[in-house]
Parts: sequence; structure tokens; C-alpha cells
Amino acid sequence: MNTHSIPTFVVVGHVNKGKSSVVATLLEDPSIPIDLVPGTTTEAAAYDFKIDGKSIFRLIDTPGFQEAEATLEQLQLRSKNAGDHQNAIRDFIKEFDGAGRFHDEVELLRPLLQPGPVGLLYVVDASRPYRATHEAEMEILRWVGRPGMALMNRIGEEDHAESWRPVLQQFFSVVRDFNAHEADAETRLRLLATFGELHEDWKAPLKAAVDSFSARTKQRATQSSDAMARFLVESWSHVEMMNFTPANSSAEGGKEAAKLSARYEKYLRKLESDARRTVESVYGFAPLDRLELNFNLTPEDLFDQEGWRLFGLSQAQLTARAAAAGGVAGGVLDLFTGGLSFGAGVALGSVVGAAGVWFGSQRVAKQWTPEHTRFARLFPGQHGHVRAFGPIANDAFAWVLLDRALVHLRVVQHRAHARQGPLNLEDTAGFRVSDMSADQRKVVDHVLRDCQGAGKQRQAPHPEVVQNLARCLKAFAQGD
Ligand SMILES: Nc1nc2c(ncn2[C@@H]2O[C@H](COP(=O)(O)OP(=O)(O)O)[C@@H](O)[C@H]2O)c(=O)[nH]1
Ligand SMILES: [Mg+2]
Repeated sequence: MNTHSIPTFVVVGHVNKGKSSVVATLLEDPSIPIDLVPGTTTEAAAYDFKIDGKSIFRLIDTPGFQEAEATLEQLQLRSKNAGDHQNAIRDFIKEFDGAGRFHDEVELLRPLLQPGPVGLLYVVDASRPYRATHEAEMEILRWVGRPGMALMNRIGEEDHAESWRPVLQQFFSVVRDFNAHEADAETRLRLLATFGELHEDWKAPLKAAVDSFSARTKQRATQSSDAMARFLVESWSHVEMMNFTPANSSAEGGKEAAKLSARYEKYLRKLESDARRTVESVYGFAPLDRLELNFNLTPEDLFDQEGWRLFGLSQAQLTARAAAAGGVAGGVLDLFTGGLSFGAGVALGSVVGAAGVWFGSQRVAKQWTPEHTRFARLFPGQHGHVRAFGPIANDAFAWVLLDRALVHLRVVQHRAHARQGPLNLEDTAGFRVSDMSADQRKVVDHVLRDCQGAGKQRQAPHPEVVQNLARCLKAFAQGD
């Protein structure tokens, strides 16, 4: 197929009803401009979906109707009967092209009359009630004589689909709900397949597009599980070290040890942040802003309900915790089976601090002197005293890192590409460590032991360890 004969869908509708959002979400392309101010899209723009560089179908984003009723009047002046509707539109375009008035209508109508296979997608905002003024838009689109589908988007919270549906059905052979900012991968692919139903010849190319999107989704699952597994294995086995002079006073020594643990924490934060960026880019997003809560917990905060709430604990869980005061370390298991965890939107620095406070901490660096029998093997090339911090000794904290990664993956995976604004990591239903099967948890537990073992030997964990974890995470993420 040359590019003039690929199925082309012109996205039309009133200004500011989500046309550009539909294009961005369907093509999984966050770079498509979404209007913050109505009427920012002033020219029609074509976006091709390609496989191996070859265009398969095209979406054309348009500015949208501004003056539908006046346009329809102009068309009626130029037409005697249904036989000359398209000519009337051509005359209209010719007369007003470059004239200023009806600029947006001209931009919208021109691609609809181009030769070749053209369909139209009429986008409405069904969170607002149907009003008769929209009828002029639909009447104009009827004059165009192209196969068309109506998409009921929802910009606001209300639902007025029932006032729209009977009207839309008079003008369009297919009417579908499609929330441009909420639609997940499955809904998007179902809609694309429906585009193929608009014309016999479009079925095959749209099926090829759907297959290609599905293959990409699978590939993304593999790449993101790999990235998560590499991050976890590295953070679970990491050891931060620093030389020190034993002649230091104990106060000074304490300060230096604190510096080492701060360095450890910083390194983990960087690993997590890099892994999140990788997952975001695998899913086609530029680095996303995240709403992150930052706070420092002290032992006194342990009974501060606000602190617990920030980590997503309910009132009942708070009460249970308070009753078990002092038994926090013993409650480690509940933390996961009970679905309690650390909000993925809480800055990791805060979590490291809290883990130390809540779980009884390994936050004391080990000190090594050259006299230790294993010193030469563990710290080759070192001659003085060494402080080492890590690998993770606190299992609960290790699981918290996994839990946060799962939540982040889930939110990114489900984000429509038209969505603006930061990632909301508090939005976390059903994709937590506590949702893993016993077998999956067993795999994770083995991997964690391997990482701790390797870290203690100051060796990199075996690549197979990463692969095992990646396979397990992928199966979990895909619901197998
Ligand atoms: N919450 C929400 N907002 C939407 C949705 N679709 C569009 N918007 C918002 O509505 C405004 C107009 O969207 P846009 O796609 O630019 O509309 P267009 O002018 O028809 O291309 C933007 O601020 C979007 O963020 C939706 O499905 N949900
Ligand atoms: Mg737009």
C-alpha cells in the first residue's frame, strides 16, 4: 500500500472535547500536544502508525468545530439536494481557504474530502449533556459521506451518555465509549480493531496494527521486568564501603559511620530512580514527575498516626499496631500478608529511615581491620581499616523495595499516553507483594538470600539470579 491508500481516520468534534487526547492515547504517543487552552490545535496534523518503517494506518488530528451552525448555513446556500453535498463542501473550502473566517472548519473538512480510504471519528464529551447545537456538526459530517464512528469521551465526572447515544446512533454506524485518559491497553486495542470494521478493506491493516501493539506490550513487559529485577538484585546485594582511621574519637567515628549509611541510602535512591525512569521509557514516556512525600521519622513518630497513614495504613491497622507496641519487628510477616506496605509515593529516603526505626535496624556499619581472616579476600587491595554497610539485612525493607517497584510498574503500565501531570503512586489497587502467590514469594525469597549471600562475599550475584527474579516478576505482572 502506498501512503495514499492506507486507512485514514480524521478525528473531528467540537474544540476541546479530547480529540488530541484520543490520538495520543491510541498511538501511545505522549508527544502529541493536548490543549490546556481551548483552540491551541490550529492546523490539521497527520500521525502514522508504522510497522518496520511502513505506514499502516493514519490518524489526522484537527482543530475542531468552532462555528458549526454558520458553516452549515453556508453549505446549505451552496447545495440544492443530497447529490451535491460534497461539491458544496468543496466550494466552501475553496472560498474560505486562507480567508481567516471558518479557518478551523476548513482545516477539519479538507482531509475528509481527500481521495482514498477515509473514515471519521467524531469525539464528544459525554460528561456534559447533549445539546442541539451539536446537531449542526453531525449534519455537516453526514454531508461528507464517509464511514464514521462516534466516541463518547469523559472529561468530567458526570455521565450523560444516555442523552447522547440515541442522537449519535442516527448519524454514525458505530458508537463507542472511550475515555481518552483512562483507557487501558486492552480497551485501546479493542477500539482499533473496531476501526477495521468501518470498511471491508481496512480489516487486515487494522488487525496487523493490533497484533503489532500486542507484541509491543509483551516486549515491554519483558523489558520492564528485567529492569526491575536488575534493580532489586543490585540493591539487595549492594555494599557501601569506606576507609577509616581507627585513631578517630568515637564521636567522630559515629559521624563517619552516619556518612556511610547516608551514602548507602543515596545509592539505593539512585538505583530506584533509575529503574523507574527505565520502566517509564520502556512504556514510551519521557521521565515523569512523581508526587513524592518526604519526611523523617524518629522513634517518637512511631506512635504518630499521621506517619502510619502516609504509608497507607488504615485506622484498624493502626490500632492493631499500637496494641502490639514494641512488637514491631515481630510483625514483619503481617506487613505483607496483611497488605500493609510503604506507599510507593513516599520518597525512598524516608522509607530507609522508617525501616530503621520500625524494624530494628542494621543501620550500624560493620568495621573490618586487616587482621580479620577474610579481610584480604573481601577487600582486595585495601590495607587500612574499612567500614562496610550492606548487603540488606532487613528482609522487610527488601520486600518494601519490591512492593514499591510493583506499584510503580502498575501505574506506568496503565497510564494512557494522553495523561498530563505527575504519576499518582497512591493509586495502587491489587498489585502488591501481598497479591503474589506463595510460589512466587518463595522465588523472591530465594533470590533475596542469594543476593545477601553474594553481597556478604562482596561478589556480584550470578546472572541467573536476575533471570529467575525477572521471570517471576513478569509472570506476576501478566497475571499468570
Ligand atoms: N479527565 C479527562 N480529561 C480529558 C479527557 N480528554 C481530554 N481531557 C482534557 O480536556 C482538554 C482538551 O483535550 P484535548 O485532547 O486537547 O481536546 P481537543 O481540543 O478536542 O483536541 C485537555 O485539558 C485534556 O487534558 C479525559 O478523558 N479525561
Ligand atoms: Mg486538539
